[in-house]
Amino acid sequence: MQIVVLAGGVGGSRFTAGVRRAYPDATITVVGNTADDITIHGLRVCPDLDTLMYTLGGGGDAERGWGRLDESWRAIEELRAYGAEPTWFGLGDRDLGTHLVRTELLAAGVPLSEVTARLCARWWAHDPGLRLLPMTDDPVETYVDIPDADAPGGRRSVHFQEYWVRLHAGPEALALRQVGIEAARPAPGVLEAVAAADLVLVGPSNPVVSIGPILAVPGVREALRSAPAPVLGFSGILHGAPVLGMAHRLLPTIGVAVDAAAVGRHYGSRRADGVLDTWVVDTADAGSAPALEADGLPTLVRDLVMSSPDATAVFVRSTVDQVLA
Ligand code: GDP
Ligand code: FO1
Ligand code: CA
Repeated sequence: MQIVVLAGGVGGSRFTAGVRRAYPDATITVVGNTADDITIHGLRVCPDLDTLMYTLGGGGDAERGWGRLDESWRAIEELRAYGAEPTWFGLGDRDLGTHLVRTELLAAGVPLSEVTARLCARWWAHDPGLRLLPMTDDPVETYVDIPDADAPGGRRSVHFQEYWVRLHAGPEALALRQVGIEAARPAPGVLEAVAAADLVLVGPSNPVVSIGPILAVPGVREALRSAPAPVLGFSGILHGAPVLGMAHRLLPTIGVAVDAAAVGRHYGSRRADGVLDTWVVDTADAGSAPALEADGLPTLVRDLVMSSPDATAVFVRSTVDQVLA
């Protein structure tokens, strides 16, 4: 069985771990978001790819949700001692190894998808049926416009990581931009994986800055809409709030209400001009299912709390069984 999963970082990792648990013999291609990526102190950092790689490879720090297990912070202490900003982005010593290797390979002309495959050869050697593809090999970065009375037009743009990590998504997000998305091409293998899939799963990742950029890569939406496989999406918004993170700060910016039904409508049904065959909402949002169904988006209701890979596997398998039945 060939499965494609669209994923961001923390939520995407939890979800993918459950998919693997549900289908241990399947070939799983994870298409990871790269619009979080940032070049910092000369190094190319790919947070969502690294979170997926570390977490599914057993090297991630489960408590932090990102970065490496058994991490130390000696190098960044030196940066701080020099006053070498930015130091608000926590680069751990072990994590730096990944960024050094990636940056060297990219500088040598190796495309991000090949770089990712080489890094995953270390981390995913135990699971040959798992493959991580960046959504694109081309540079894409999310920028956020925030209010600034002293800046021209009363607003300024900050990189998504500064907005998220340094500013804790505090300021209003006046606008979001995926810089470079128009020129981005799906990474080698992405369109082929979607076309060949028996199942396409849109993870409960942040609809704005994780799933949104993947769908915005020219050609990806069309690939999903013409995929022979069923396309199922899972809500990360439960009872009007994201289970974690700050998606509620970003959904209003794109005009989407912070609720499961609104996100489902945002992705849309393949019967109309959307990408989903089925939308899955949590039991807390069961009330929204009839209206979604009536509007042409088949909707299932499950307990969507990913408290463990087994819990995730339960709702993944039971929704897929119902759709494939
Ligand atoms: P990031 O890239 O590290 O920010 O992580 P993702 O974008 O992949 O995932 C963050 C999203 O996952 C948030 O919007 C959460 O609402 C969602 N999420 C996290 N935990 C759960 C869970 O247990 N169940 C569901 N349904 N969604 C979750
Ligand atoms: N998230 C934080 O909240 N604080 C950090 O200092 C931080 C550093 C960091 C370094 C490498 C990396 O791959 C991820 C890192 N993250 C950090 C997480 C990252 O900002 C988020 O996982 C996503 O980009 C949000 O979608
Ligand atoms: Ca992310």
